Amino acid sequence: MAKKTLKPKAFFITVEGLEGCGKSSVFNFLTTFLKRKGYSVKVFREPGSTKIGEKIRKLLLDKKNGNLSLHTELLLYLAARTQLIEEKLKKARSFSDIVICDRFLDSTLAYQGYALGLGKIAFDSVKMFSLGINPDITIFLDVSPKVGLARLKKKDRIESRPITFHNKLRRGYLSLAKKYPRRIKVIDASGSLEDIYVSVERLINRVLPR
Ligand code: Z5A
Repeated sequence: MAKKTLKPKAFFITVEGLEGCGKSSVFNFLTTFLKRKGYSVKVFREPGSTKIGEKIRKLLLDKKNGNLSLHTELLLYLAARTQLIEEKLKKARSFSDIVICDRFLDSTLAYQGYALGLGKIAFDSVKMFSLGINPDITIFLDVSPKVGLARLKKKDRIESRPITFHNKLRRGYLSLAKKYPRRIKVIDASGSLEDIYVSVERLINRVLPR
């Protein structure tokens, strides 16, 4: 297939969702789908994708770190993000057609802002430390916590939180989708992965700039 191009600045897609929503599978599907269409695609995940970010990720997900304070947790996610933006993401936006990130700023708004109750502090700091980088499109894979958590085989520090946390998280994401309807697209993730792929493919074909 002929090489397509969206340059000079890569189209920036983020994928978000609750635990067990199928995010990792959708992310891989999306990457392959876009490459097959002929785009150059750069992929990242949050927290992580840099040496420093991966170290921060280990700290954040380690079950032994149960006493991590809420503000420390927020600052660690922001630290991993600024490292990614400054070290890799800005560059990737200049050299690729499409950049995809597995979680980005909406995770901080939903997890730290809504579900963990940091509210305005999370919103203000996310704005400040996204360094002017905003996704063009965010795919929110929506599934009820009951269905999502039942799909998991083992749980990390965050996934082990009580169901009330996961319910707040979902409400948080849905509020964000209501607030930013042009950017955040909600996809029903309660069905089979094949059904979710079809919805994602349709959405991407609709929103990609021509
Ligand atoms: N976090 C935060 O709090 N604040 C922030 O600012 C940021 C992140 C950036 C990152 O950990 C954690 O950090 C994350 C949010 C928080 N919370 N947790 N936990 P992570 O990267 O390890 O976790 P994750 O982002 O949730 O992704 P994951 O664990 O890699 O996978 P997943 O995307 O949740 O998994 P999944 O694809 O949904 O699949 C889970 C299982 O379910 C798997 O066996 C699948 O085959 C199965 N599955 C999924 N969908 C289906 C369907 N539709 N049918 C049947 N089976 C399915």
